Amino acid sequence: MTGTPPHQPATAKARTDAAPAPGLLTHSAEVAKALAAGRPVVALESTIITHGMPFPQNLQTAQRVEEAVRQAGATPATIAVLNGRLHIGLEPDDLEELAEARDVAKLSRADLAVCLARGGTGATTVAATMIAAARAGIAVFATGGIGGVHRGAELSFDISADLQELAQTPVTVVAAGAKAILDLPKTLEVLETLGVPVIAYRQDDFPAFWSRSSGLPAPLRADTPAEIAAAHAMRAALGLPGGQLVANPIPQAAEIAADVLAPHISRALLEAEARGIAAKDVTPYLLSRIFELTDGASLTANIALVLNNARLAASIAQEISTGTQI
Ligand code: PSU
Ligand code: MN
Repeated sequence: MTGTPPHQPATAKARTDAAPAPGLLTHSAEVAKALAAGRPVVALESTIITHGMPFPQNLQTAQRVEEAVRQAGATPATIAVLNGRLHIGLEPDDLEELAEARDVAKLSRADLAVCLARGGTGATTVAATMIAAARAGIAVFATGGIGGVHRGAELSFDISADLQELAQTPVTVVAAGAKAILDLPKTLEVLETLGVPVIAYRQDDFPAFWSRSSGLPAPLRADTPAEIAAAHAMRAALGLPGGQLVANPIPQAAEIAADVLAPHISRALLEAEARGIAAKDVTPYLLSRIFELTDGASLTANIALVLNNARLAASIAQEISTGTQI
């Protein structure tokens, strides 16, 4: 893998509260230029590439998502750890290598520093991508779905570190809600407890990833990227730590009805339990089983919603970079 020399854009410090440690980050050429010029940048995670989709669709999707961000007027920064370097934006060869690699580590908040210190390689989850984005001065991040409270969490205590991260790291995350493999009412409750604004985009219901509605009302709603950008800036002005979760429903044409998915989800959950799948392996296992059980239909929908989120994130990033400061 190639590594571009460490580079700290002059504007990075002004754009975030975190003072980047010199040499910690490796920017791709296009991200370095965009940050230095104060142009809008959208962070993208890499666990969706290594653990969320099979090869080669994972690579094609990652490339299409980057292109969608560019088409929408922002610069994509796919984030990953390669040989002990925290990459903010991947060069095309590195993206390809990561997408083809097997047994890549899945890095959340707990794993990031250990992996970097050991000179390791790993893909970043929503939580770890938020940490990296904030350090790089990137305010907006697009993904598919966030981690959340798993069903049965009252016994397993399995609650994704993504939720805590949203409470403490100032990045606006655009996702299609959370998957119905999770306990969505509990996920919303925990987000409320943690003080995370959950903002549905142009509808009242909280979306459920493959379906436009979870049947649960979203706590907040926004109808324009400008409103979301203004709320992001207002949190900073108030000195509130933490980010925002923008829940952008899957496009209507790509939606899979909740009742079509429900039996597949139940089956995948039962199988995970029977096989003793636990901790970090739960989410990737469920995703790949549902992909198999739906004959790939879940993946087609997944790709459509990530592209949709990338476009909205680019618009929000543009509003944040040009918006009036509060
Ligand atoms: N949900 C999805 N697709 C994904 C993930 C979650 O619909 O790819 C990935 C994301 O990287 C997310 C992580 O941050 O799984 C959550 O894992 P865990 O539940 O182990 O925290
Ligand atoms: Mn977990």
